[in-house]
This record gives sequence, C-alpha cells and structure tokens, in this order.
Amino acid sequence: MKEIFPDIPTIKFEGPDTKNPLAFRYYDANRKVGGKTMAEHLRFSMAFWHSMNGGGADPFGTTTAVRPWDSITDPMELARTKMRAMFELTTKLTIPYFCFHDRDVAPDGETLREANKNLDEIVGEIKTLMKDYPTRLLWGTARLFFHPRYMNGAATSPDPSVFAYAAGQVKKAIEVTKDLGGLNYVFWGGREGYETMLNTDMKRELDNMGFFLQMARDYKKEIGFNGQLLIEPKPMEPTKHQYDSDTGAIWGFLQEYGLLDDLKLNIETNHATLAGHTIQHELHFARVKGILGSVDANQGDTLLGWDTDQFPTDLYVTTSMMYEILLNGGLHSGGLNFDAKLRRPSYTVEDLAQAHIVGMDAFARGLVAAQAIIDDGELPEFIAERYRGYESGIGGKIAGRSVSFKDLEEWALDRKIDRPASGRQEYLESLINRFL
Ligand code: XLS
Ligand code: NI
Ligand code: NI
Repeated sequence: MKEIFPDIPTIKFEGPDTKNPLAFRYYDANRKVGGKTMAEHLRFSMAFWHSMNGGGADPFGTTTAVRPWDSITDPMELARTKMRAMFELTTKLTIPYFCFHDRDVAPDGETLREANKNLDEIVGEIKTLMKDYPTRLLWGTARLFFHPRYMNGAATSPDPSVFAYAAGQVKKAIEVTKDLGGLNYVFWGGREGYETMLNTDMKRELDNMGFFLQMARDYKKEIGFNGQLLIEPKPMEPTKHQYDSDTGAIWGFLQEYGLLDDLKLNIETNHATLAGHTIQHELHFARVKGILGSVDANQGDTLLGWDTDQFPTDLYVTTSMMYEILLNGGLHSGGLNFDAKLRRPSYTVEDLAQAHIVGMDAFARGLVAAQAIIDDGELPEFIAERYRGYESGIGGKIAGRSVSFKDLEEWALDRKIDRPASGRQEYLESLINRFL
C-alpha cells in the first residue's frame, strides 16, 4: 500500500539525549516498570476527530493544517483515505488504539438510514485495515451535538423526535463498536445541559437522560456487547451548564438511575480543570468509588477558561495521574486517549507526529516517577499514619461504627482536644519533586 505519510518513519526509542525530533526520549514500550511494560501500563490511543479531522479552524479563521488528503473532494473517498492515514500513523507511532465518533469517520445522511449506510461502508474499510495494521478500537461513540437538531441536547432535548433519533443513532454506534471489537463505548454529554433555566424543565431532562442510558445498557446486554460503558464528565461548553459536570455529579446520577454497576467514567484532564478540580481529584474520586474506567489525556491552559484540549506535556500532572492509575491497578479495558489537538500555528504532519510523541514521553516519565513514589513508600505511609488514630481506641470505635453521639460526647467532655499533627504539605511537595 502506498504510504500516506512517507516523511514520518516508525518512531523508535532513542533515549533522553537524542536530538532526533521523531524519536521517543522516554517511552520505551518494552521497558518494565513495576512488573508490567510501559506499553501495558499506558495503552495509548489516537482521537480520530482531532488528529484526522481537526484542521485548526477557530471562530476567527479557517483551517491552517496541510494534509496529504487536502485535494480529495469526494466525501466517501476522503473518509476512506483519512481512515487509512490513521491506521498508518498510529502504527508508525506505535499507538495501539484509536477512538472515534460515528460522524467523524463517515459522512452524515439526510436520514438515519442513509447515515447508517455510509457508516457501514467505512466500518467495512476499518475491518480490512485491521487485517493489515495492529491498531485496535479503544472506544466508539456517537456525535450527538453537531447537527442543528441537537441544539438543545439529545437525550435531554425538549423534542421527543430528537430523543428518538438520538436513541437510534446510539443503537447503531454501539452495534458498530461491538462489530469492530471495541473495548469500551463512551457517552459524553455533548449538549446535555441548558443555556437558561427560563425555558428548562430540569427534572424531565434528567429523568430522560437516565432512561436513555438505561436503554443503552439494556441494549448492550441484549446484543452481547462485552465492552465497558463509560461516561465522560464536563462542566460547561458547549452548553453553559452541562448535567454531567464532574465525577461527583455523575456518581450521584448513576446511583439514582440504577446504573452504578454498568457505567464507569472516562475522565478528561481539561474537563477536570474546567470543573475547578485537578485531574488527580477526579481520578482519585473515581478510583475510590470503583468507577475509574479510562482517560482522555490532554491538558488545558491555566490562563484560558475553555477546553483548549492541548497535548499533555506537564510532568507534574502526568505523574499525579499515573500515581492514581497505578493505585487503581491500571486502567483495565481503558486507556490514555489523546483527546488533544494541535495549536493552530502547528499545521504540519510532523507537528502531528511530534505532539503524540511528547504526550507519550510525558506519560512514560509520569509512570516512572509515580512507580518510584509508590516503591519509596514514604508518601503512602504518611497518609496511612495521618489516619492511624482510627485503628484503635475511640477512633477504632468510630471506624467500627459502634458509637453514638452520646458516647462521643461523654468521651470528649473532660478531655483537652487540641490540634492534630501537622499536614506537612510543603515537605510532601519537596518529596514529590525528588522523583521528577
Ligand atoms: C469534548 C469531549 C469529546 C468526547 C467524545 O469535549 O472531550 O471529545 O471525548 O465525545
Ligand atoms: Ni474527551
Ligand atoms: Ni476536551
């Protein structure tokens, strides 16, 4: 097959001192860290919508990207070429997975039937490419936010015909994901939220969204799709208020609608920061609640209040993420999906390759540092020690839930209770810096 990116070689590990911009400095796929290889830990994935469709357009200007398929005008030929390009590029970057929305990969249609037909054709193409390339599907999803019909959301639309169309679209997307051996299926709220309370029946919208997800869960079981269902939090953008604002909000929602055993979370770094949390907070919360499923690995800009979806480069952040992921026993069927786009002035194919390389290197370093922090043991031991009071005495009774307010009052009445031990934050920050 003729190469689409002849100037991009297969990327190899060359070590931290290499000057080669198209080489890994830290990501060494077969290097073992804590008993597993880097490749087994990190499970990288390429996001089709950004890497193949993204062109750098913003509200002030058109696309800047220069791509080998720029002269193709036939929509189906364009779709097939980009898919081939993605298989080639992921293979050259040694990225084992990809993710896509239904409408990213195949043109929409006048009707759902027509759109499904286009999608089926591309799915056939993907299956053929899977025979020639090692790239596999991490997750599929449905684009329920682009077409004008979705202006008020999909499952939370005030218009039942939009709800019905969305259900049909998701049914097909789950089928296709199963057909392609997808490991997970993602729900991101898109426009499931509202612009103003003046025209919104929030209770009905939330109940409809719960029912929509219950139907998706039931259908997934009915057709024997064994992948994990995931839901992705985001607090704002495109709508002013999105219902799935953060992991805590989703956790409550899943409980109310009886979905806690069926869905886990796909947590995105930039969405965490938009919600006013660190990504570590979001991963940690999901981990301790047993619902950490997968990660959309990117980063935001501390000075900008929107979803800039930049490639992840901040080692402090990747270390904190890998720390949580290691303590979670890994991501299981999930992975690190680069839901990230190039800056508008980075318009070349080399930029696209290098963006993935720096992201992979940043997570490789984060992994090594996080494993070293765990092996060193001082940090986890500090936390354990901080709560040790709950292992005996009155703390043991509280932990055993064998006391009442009356017992506790009696215990406390005549004791002088002063401040607990120092939190030692600055010392702990210095400890982390030792491993970076
Ligand atoms: C948008 C979301 C989206 C999901 C998939 O902000 O991150 O890309 O990951 O629909
Ligand atoms: Ni995302
Ligand atoms: Ni995002």
